[in-house]
Amino acid sequence: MRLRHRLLLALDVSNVERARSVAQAVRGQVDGIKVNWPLILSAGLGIVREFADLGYVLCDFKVADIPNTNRLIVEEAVRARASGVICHAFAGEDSVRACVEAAGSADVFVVTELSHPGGQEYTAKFAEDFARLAVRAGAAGIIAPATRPDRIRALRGIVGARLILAPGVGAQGGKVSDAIAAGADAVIVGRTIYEAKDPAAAARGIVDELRSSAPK
Ligand code: O7M
Repeated sequence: MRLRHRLLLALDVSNVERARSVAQAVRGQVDGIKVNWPLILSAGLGIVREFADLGYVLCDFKVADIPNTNRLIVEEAVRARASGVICHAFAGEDSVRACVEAAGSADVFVVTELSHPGGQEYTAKFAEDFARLAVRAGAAGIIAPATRPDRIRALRGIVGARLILAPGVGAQGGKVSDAIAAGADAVIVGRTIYEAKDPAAAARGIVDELRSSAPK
């Protein structure tokens, strides 16, 4: 993944036309588009193929099954020209390894601690283990919460040079500058961009904030 702006768009828009229009509007401001179930379930996997023409598409399928099923899911994502796939770690190391193997040259990112309050109930307790597992399994990086920069800092100590992508800024209350100062390589932003009247201007604002944020 090439991070020029350090911003990924979380395109959680179910309306396909709206999704296309937001994607086109922000394409010069983001390093990639993360697609999740709301869009895939309404538009189909073909939308991944379509957005792949615009650049990096990260399939946020939060894959969390037995190794064979994980492999089949990731193979479909890669066949649709995804550049990256997100999986959960709680299914175990063999399941994550199956994702990494099936991804081939595509990236796999592993969720550690979820950014919402409920993320502290269970995922936080295992976040360090999940990060270590991600490294051992050969993942490209991890997902860590911008809502808790101290946790990004702790997880950076485990993953070394692997990428940390941080969702949770804006609508969830996290700050871009805090996430970057704590060691995130990039932020993942959804509602602040796609719910804005002018998504391109909103994305530009975040890119400006990223430029003035201290790198790790
Ligand atoms: O900026 P938002 O809050 O509208 O969107 C954030 C996106 O990041 C949304 O697509 C979530 O599914 C995703 N996300 C989190 O918000 N928190 C997490 O802990 C993890 C993710 C994520 O991307 O996981 C891969």
